[in-house]
Amino acid sequence: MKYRFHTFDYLVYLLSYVFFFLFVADILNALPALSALPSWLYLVLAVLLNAWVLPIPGIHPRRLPEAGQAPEPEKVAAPPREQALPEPAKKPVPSSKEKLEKGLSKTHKGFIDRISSVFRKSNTIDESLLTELEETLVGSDIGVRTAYTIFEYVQKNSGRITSPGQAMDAIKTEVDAILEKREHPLVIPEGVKPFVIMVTGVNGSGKTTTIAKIAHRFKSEGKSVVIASGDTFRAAAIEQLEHWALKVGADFVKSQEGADPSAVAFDGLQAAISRNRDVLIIDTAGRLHTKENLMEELKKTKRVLDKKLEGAPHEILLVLDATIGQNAIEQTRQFNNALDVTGIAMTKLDGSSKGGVIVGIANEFEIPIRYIGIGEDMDDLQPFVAQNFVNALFLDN
Ligand SMILES: Nc1nc2c(ncn2[C@@H]2O[C@H](COP(=O)(O)OP(=O)(O)O)[C@@H](O)[C@H]2O)c(=O)[nH]1
Ligand SMILES: [Mg+2]
Repeated sequence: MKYRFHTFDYLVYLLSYVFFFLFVADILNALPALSALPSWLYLVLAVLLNAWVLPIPGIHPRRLPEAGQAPEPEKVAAPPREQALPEPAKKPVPSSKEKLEKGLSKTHKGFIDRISSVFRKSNTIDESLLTELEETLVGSDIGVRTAYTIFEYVQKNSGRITSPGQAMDAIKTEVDAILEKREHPLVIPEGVKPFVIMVTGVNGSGKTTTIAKIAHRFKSEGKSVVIASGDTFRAAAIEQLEHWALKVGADFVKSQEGADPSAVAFDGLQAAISRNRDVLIIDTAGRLHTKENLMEELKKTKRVLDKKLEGAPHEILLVLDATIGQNAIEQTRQFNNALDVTGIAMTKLDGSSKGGVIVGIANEFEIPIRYIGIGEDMDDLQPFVAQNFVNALFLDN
């Protein structure tokens, strides 16, 4: 409880200093009239009066507020709970399953809904329905080869299919079988340090953002990360990467615009080795003056890394933009021919209805799908888990 001073207390306080003044004056013999009393008496009076008003815990308050007096502000009773202002509702954090379902909702509409609408037209699986299914699959984003892989599976089993639900289940089973084969999460093997990841892909596919997201994942697992800016084609690309490196707490090996990308990769590897870091992630350009030029540059970077550290790069991650649909199949072919890609990250699934292309890529290439990007936030990169992906894609089917 706080003690409230009254005018009286201030007078006492003032008086204490008057006595102190008298004490000093007596010592100095400035006022001869005071010498009748011993000087220590003035000091004692000064101290006692001063102590009266000092709000020393346990001593003050000597005088509690009288009954009826306005209560101290902190004594005001807290309003009943129901009257208290409601706390701002915390936004529930969506689970990774919810994020995946939301992220794949456009592809669900663009791929799955189109197929299921074929089956909704008729309850019997006859020739004309199969023809329509064939056309729909070929017209989807999965590529002709994969369209026939799925179609033939349905055709083969059509004798046992008696309802649209069963037909969709058959397609789901086949899509799942295709994707399961490519589920190999990126795991850093024991004793490989630094683990070197070279990230490739065309301009705008999401390389830089994906590098930041992967670095963020590794950092949250307690690993140390170096990022090297091998996209020396544009100064803005270097700055963008530096910004992300800083944000996720990774070391950054910077380059100048126009610098030799393989030299930057080399510097990055040197830094990762000398600083004893766990992971090195190298960004690369997605565009050079010609495509041949780009592929040659990437091959050179790969060679330089291997020369410095045998086996490096341990991962050549191809970043593919889901919004380009079937073009991603051709991109995979080109990058894979030049570099022997060891993993794929498919980005922007959240912004695309053409994400079905991932099924085509999984069917045509024996390349593990490592990650999927379903948004622009740091947490919007998920390791690829076929079962989860298929369940989200076929939601309600
Ligand atoms: N919606 C969405 N946008 C993404 C995703 N991944 C990347 N992007 C965006 O795609 C754009 C290009 O990405 P960037 O990393 O600069 O591509 P880069 O040229 O290959 O390095 C940026 O605006 C990113 O925010 C994703 O998974 N979802
Ligand atoms: Mg970039």
